[in-house]
Amino acid sequence: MSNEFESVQVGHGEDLMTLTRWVIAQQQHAPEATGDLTLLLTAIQFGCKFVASKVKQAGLINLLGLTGAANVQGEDVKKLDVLANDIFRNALIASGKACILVSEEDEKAMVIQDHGQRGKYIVTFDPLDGSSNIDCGVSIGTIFGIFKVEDTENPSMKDLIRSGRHLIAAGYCMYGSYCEMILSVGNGVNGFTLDPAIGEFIMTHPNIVMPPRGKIYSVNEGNYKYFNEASKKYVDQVKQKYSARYVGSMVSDIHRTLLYGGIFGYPADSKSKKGKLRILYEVFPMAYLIEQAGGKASTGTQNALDIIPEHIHDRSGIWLGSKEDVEELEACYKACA
Ligand code: P6P
Repeated sequence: MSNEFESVQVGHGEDLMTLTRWVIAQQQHAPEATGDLTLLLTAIQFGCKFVASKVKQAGLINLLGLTGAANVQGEDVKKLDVLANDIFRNALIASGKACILVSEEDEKAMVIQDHGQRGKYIVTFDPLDGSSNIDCGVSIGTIFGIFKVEDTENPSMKDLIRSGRHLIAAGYCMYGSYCEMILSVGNGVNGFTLDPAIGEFIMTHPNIVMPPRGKIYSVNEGNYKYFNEASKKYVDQVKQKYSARYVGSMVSDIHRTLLYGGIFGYPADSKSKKGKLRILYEVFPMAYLIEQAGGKASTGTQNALDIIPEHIHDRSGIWLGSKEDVEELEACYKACA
């Protein structure tokens, strides 16, 4: 080429990888890709941007506080819970790539009736997890998992009541001191920070890999009196060597565990006999992300992704984090069996 031109390539100078560009690049690398997942993730990205904006304004535009209603879980519903759920439901339906939606806020699974607007994906989501922390400004987040339906003409409960091994993508968006989307489509985990000035998620944490062991344990020790012997044995052991950190907002506690290492747990106990966290839209997505980042997720006796829920709001105990830390936890369960 004549010297009148400078030859440049990707990565030349300040090359900002946006979430949109990254998702499209994944599609281009997958020969069988149709672009449907790209459009579904674009809808999720929009929902996260919108919710991020409203969470920041909540204290200023009377979006804090309760609606006065309770959800299917019997939990007080915050105004932001309803807004977030509406935003994600509408964005996912409008994408034309969803077939079934399962939301923490809705009692029943939703099937897209209009076949012209129905896609091939199932999205399970907690639109705003940790909402008990909203009114005091503590970080909260959206959690989502993506599966494929077996037959878009005949969606059924069989598409939902199955193990987490059927996940094809999962992620969360944390609304904290900064807004970050953590996403995996099955080939590792990447983090994207929202630049509100331009409304783009920018890749800030490429290829997140968890350390094999951490220095932090995260569990609500207020429930210690309800713990089984194995959980008590592990907590008594780990507190001799690690620091304790517990936000009480799963997305925040997982985000710290993913980036710093260590272990998070919400075990089943005598008060919450099946645990508190919901399998389809909390346990599975987080277990998927942690495993994609080289960590481990377990009930104590079973790999979390091998659980088969009994219904769409079923719950399970969960421990997840650095592989060696979770293996130590499992050794306590084995010793107490
Ligand atoms: P506890 C928030 O309500 C949530 O669902 C998760 O985000 C969090 O990990 C857990 O419950 C905290 O529960 O009983 O410790 O307040």
